[in-house]
Amino acid sequence: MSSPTVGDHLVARLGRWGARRFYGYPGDGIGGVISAVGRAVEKGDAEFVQVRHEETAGFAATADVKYGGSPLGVCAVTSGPGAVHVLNGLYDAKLDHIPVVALLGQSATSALGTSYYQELDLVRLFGDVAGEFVFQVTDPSQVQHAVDRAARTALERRTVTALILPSDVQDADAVLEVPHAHGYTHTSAVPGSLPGVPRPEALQQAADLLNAGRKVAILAGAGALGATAELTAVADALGAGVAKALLGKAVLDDTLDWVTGAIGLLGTRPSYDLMQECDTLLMIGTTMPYTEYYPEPDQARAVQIDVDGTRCGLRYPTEVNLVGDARLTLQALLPLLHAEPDPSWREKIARWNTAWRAWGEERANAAAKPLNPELVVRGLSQRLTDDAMIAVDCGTATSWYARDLDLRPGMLASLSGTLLSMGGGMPYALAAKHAHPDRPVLAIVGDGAMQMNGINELITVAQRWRTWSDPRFVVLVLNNRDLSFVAWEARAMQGEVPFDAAMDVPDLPYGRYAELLGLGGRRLEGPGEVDAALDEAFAARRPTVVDAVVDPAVPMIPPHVSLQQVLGTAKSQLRGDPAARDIVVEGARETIGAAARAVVRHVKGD
Ligand SMILES: Cc1ncc(C[n+]2csc(CCOP(=O)(O)OP(=O)(O)O)c2C)c(N)n1
Ligand SMILES: [Mg+2]
Repeated sequence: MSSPTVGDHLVARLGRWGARRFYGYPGDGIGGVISAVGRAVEKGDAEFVQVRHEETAGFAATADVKYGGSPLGVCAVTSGPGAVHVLNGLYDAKLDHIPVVALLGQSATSALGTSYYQELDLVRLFGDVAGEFVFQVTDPSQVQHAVDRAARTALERRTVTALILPSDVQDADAVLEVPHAHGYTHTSAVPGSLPGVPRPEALQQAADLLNAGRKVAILAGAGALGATAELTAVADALGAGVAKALLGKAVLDDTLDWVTGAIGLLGTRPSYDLMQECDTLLMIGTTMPYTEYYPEPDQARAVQIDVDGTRCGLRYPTEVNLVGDARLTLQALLPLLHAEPDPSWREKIARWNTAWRAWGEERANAAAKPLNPELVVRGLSQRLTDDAMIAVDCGTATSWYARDLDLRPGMLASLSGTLLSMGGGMPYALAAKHAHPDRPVLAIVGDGAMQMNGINELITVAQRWRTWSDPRFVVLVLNNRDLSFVAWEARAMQGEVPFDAAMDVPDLPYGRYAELLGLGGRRLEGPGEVDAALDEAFAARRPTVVDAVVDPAVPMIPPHVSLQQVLGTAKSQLRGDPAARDIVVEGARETIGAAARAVVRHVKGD
């Protein structure tokens, strides 16, 4: 057998860190690594997932970790254009604090510095996204310490690191053992110990503060995932209500009467009220950015739990910061909690939830042309099994997901949470399926995002689904022929009439496109068809695209409607925005549309 190359060494060493699934796309700049991955695949030591675009490789490497597949995401792409393409997916990892190592091809060392084809200054280009560690390997003896440092830094700092690999170096003979001599470093592929618990004094201080609260609110984010039991116990001990940041939505059952669901611009009214009325705030694993949805700065005394101390006190002035693992910290906190909660606080929260749920039903059942998207998304809740995985794109889908979809612990759900990039939905669903081929996945994707990259990644689904033990892969396309999310932003925030040439999305028969690929497909055009279409999609023995023709005029309403936003919508109505005139309000009391119409009537003197 020929001696191992640098590429083989790199792949084997990454395997020591648990990174065995490579999402990528070949090119001569990364050829030596791709060939090495191929040899590892043959031996059963690695898996290669070829996607349709390098951006997908970045998103999928990120999502694989988020769905609990790999401990460390890896993507491998070629020099120049491949490296540029992958950037967006890597920024998704960086902003959501997910460990990913990017393997980037580069021109051969002999050509470097000559403005060679596909030669970009990758050290500089990746200096931001992989700022914690970006390194160009120029000698085989560097491989071991370069991989170990890239992996360790990505894991410990929960971020992106990058290895730049000139093509000739990838094929050079590996140096598996470096001499014990000056200038050489021996490193380990052993991860650090996991984060622990804060000091006892800090825990006591936090407990004293929380015990003194009368109306305790908890805000749980991605860091709380995996701590369902501990979070429930602490919330019960404090008689607290819990709101969830988008990335933490799966931590608690949305139907519990002390859980107010999502928070923020896309969140629920009860979450807004919870924050408005609380006197004490416990934040767990979150830096939810919509600061106007937190309590007033001097309203609540606050404690924050986070694995990263630099994120404590970032959004709200805290009195005690507990730096540690959320689950262990909550466990340690529990015996110190001796509050005697006033039941009236949770009773009030339950009343808010009841009213919100009733309004949700009204909104979803309001007439629409031809179909109300909230009705379709609400129809999903009862069909999702406890092992379901959900991937959501950026658009109105995010809003309906946040408000209308009931999740339960055990389900896995994620999205591009901080970068909020369009085009995350399909790559996330693909990664979820590679992480857990035995579980069903649902992707909720707008038509704009579907045309951005989703229909291309359907080809990847068609290529790979037969290898999955559970073939269910349901793609719900919210086909509103519009970039509706930004159209609503333009109406509500700027008072602008959306500019058709910028906002219109060409109509496309997504179901028929799926059928062309050998997948299931179905167009859904009226409320009477929702149940049958969803039942069919979840029962199908192959991936299925449900092309839901939904109304772009169903408004996305912030949980509290500010006068400025109402006036904005009113202004766009007065300027003759046909979609705004069509806003669906039947039965809904508190929509932007309804409020805006009232303002319009007032302004017109009707
Ligand atoms: C890569 C990227 N480009 C642009 C945006 C801005 N943006 C956010 S939502 C949205 C509209 C999404 O349209 P679509 O996928 O059709 O979903 P809809 O809102 O219509 O349901 C746009 C353009 C973004 N978040 N990401
Ligand atoms: Mg759309």
